[in-house]
Amino acid sequence: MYKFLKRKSIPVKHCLGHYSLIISLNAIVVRTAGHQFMKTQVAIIGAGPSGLLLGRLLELQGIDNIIIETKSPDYVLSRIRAGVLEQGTQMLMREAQVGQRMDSEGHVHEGFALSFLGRLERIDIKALTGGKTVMVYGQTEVTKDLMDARNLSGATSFYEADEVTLHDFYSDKPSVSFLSNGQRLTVECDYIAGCDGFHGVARKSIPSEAIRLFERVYPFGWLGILSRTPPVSEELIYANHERGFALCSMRSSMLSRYYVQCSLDDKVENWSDQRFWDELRLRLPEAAAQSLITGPSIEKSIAPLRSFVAEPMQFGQLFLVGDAAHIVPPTGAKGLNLAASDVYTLYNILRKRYKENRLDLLTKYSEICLRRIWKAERFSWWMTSILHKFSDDAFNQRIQEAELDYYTSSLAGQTTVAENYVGLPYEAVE
Ligand code: RFL
Ligand code: PHB
Repeated sequence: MYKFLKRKSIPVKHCLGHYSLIISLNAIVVRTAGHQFMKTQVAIIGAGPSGLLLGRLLELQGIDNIIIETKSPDYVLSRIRAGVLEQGTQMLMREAQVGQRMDSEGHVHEGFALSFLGRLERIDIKALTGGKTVMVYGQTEVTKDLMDARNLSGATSFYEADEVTLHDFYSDKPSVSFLSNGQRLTVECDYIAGCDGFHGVARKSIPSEAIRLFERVYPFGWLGILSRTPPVSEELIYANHERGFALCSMRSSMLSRYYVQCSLDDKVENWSDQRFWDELRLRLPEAAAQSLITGPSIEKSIAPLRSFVAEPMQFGQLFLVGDAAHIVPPTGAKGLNLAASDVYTLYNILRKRYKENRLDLLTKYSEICLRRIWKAERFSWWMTSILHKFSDDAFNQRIQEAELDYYTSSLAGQTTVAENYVGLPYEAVE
């Protein structure tokens, strides 16, 4: 699958699916008996939304970077995940010059609904936040737009890399080594961005005494399906019900995404489409249940729910970004958006480091990111705790209903929900 360009001995990986990999001419390759060394400014581990967005923004500033990813592009694109983009995430997509499809095909949402006790209460996020909205545009599409742009620009990426290993990130000569199609490669760099998700190698490479982990694992999961059916409602519905949580979301006017809370040991095989639709209907208010249009699922998966934060997020020349550093339960729609705000911070720090020689900003990364992360962790934990069934305890159910009643009937309550949902402001890097 790899071929070598005669010119400058630059390796070029040809077409992976419809994604070809072209090497940027800034990357210098030195070959010594079966081992190749390349140089770049920023080595990015992981081609999820964090890695691709960071790579793209840096590339537009002329900051050379190489992305190293363990999976294939098609595999990365097959993961169905987030659907709701905050305004900050949209702004970054536009800054990365990949916002055109999002702006034409994404759907602006001015509100969403909370349902409980058979009631449906709208949170008018636009009116409550002075005009802010969110965009429904799938993570798959975000990733595809970023991959396409990178592919066109000729920036370097290695997919299906094995044995990705970080070296010497506490020194000023960090590097990342990996096997690419059987060939050993080492990328020497100034900085490493660990954008490799919760299960990645970057966080695991940090000595345990240098990192503190905070975690809460929830005693349930989300069973999600995607179906080519019109969404039950124009806006998202988050439902609290005695039988458990349900969420009605969408990707477009003919593509729906629904979730129901399930037990942690549940299996997708236990859930026929019919069982899923029946359970979803039971958890929705009457009018929504009656107008629900069902159809065959085209994807069905179970995701566990977790809150997790690693502190700090910088270790010498290594920066953790996105899910590599923190996880939120999806109830607040914050995971991808938090990844984007980390990218914003790191991108601006690196831009000022290279363009203005602002070395002092590098050590500010963790503190700037963590202030926003903990607030999003709090909101996601809170949304999870008021909407899910934690036990058969009827007292707990009544407290949740009272809390939902209070928050949806008080203007102050609605405002706090709305301003967290649209996304708290980004902190300036200066
Ligand atoms: P990702 O997307 O996990 O990407 C990490 C990439 O790193 C690769 N990798 C490695 N590469 C090299 N070497 C290694 N050793 C590696 N190990 C792993 C992986 O293959 C992968 O390609 O992390 P990133 O980029 O930080 O992005 C984070 C988001 O994906 C995540 O936070 C969101 O999907 C969370 N999330 C949601 N976020 C939102 O903002 N709004 C939502 O509406 C929303 N809904 C959701 C969600 C997550 C869900 N699941 C499945 C957990 C709904 C669900 C159901
Ligand atoms: C989704 O559409 O997948 C989605 C939307 C909102 C959430 C979580 C997931 O809070």
